[in-house]
Amino acid sequence: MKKIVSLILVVLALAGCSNAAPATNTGADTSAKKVYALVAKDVNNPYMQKAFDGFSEACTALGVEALYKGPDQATPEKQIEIINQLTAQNVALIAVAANDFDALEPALKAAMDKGIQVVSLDSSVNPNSRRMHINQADPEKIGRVLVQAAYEMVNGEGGMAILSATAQASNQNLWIEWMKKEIEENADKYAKTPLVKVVYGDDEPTKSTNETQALLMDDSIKVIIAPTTVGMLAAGKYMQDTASAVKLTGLGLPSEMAPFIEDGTCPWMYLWNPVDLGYLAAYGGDALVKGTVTGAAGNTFSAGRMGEMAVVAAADGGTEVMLGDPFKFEPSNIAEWKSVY
Ligand code: RAM
Repeated sequence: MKKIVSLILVVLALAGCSNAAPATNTGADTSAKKVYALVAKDVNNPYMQKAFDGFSEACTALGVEALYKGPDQATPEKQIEIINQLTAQNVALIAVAANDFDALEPALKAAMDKGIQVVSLDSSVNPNSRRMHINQADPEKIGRVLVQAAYEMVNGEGGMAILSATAQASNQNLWIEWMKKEIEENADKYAKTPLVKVVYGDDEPTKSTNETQALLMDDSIKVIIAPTTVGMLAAGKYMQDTASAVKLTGLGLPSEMAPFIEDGTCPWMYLWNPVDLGYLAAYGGDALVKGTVTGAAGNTFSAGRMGEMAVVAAADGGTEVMLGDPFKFEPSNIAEWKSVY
């Protein structure tokens, strides 16, 4: 017994004398790093990959490990499985671009009960399922500006159609609601540009192409609004290949859409910086993990190169952090942006 006690004392004394950094400060020890996970709508979606680029950049700056997860089709079922796995793995943060507003609630609540922080980004989950949402831009502005653009492109005459992502996507559905409101509230203006059809390409290139083809068979449709980067690219390609006279606008990645803006298939379109969106989600999530914010309106946190950001009340009763305004891409600036994102 005496021997053991003295051995312990020697070990303690040695540890006390050592100049080694405390365990929490060993930057080289990756096993001790916290894990922040981004769950994409669909891992193959280039927009989601760009969001992860920003998320990962922020995680490196924050000294945590970034994990990219998601289904290979934009469905909520697979996202639930992934969230359950991440919860079992005890990650510190789950940031999710949701394929359904409500369906992830039990899985995300279980994660939060375990002390895991949860934010949604891009496509929100309901307020019970998150601490806060990281929103790309005001949904009202997005919805209204797209319909106004379509109206201008057909000089106020010709049917409009919407090629959306999945039917359950909360972001697209909210934008479509605002598109419809813009038309309803300005019935006289839009009298000759009715919304003829809303179709869903499910953010799959093939389905989006087929839906575009079907829309173009309806002669009353003169402009397609695609509020999805995947839908826009598919529509742009199909419309270019068939030399369609129908116009295209929506939310597209400049890197993908440059050829269609340059040749006039898409006179102009909008988006925000998806890299910054992912970056902001990591910093917002990190502020929750560190306890500098709780996700309540009025909280502020420092978001690295983006500066000070504020948590505000969201229209759905929860809270959110807003990235900024949608940006217009057109022939005069597309060359400058196509190499950026
Ligand atoms: C697609 C996705 C995403 C949306 C963008 C504009 O990549 O549906 O959720 O925000 O388009």
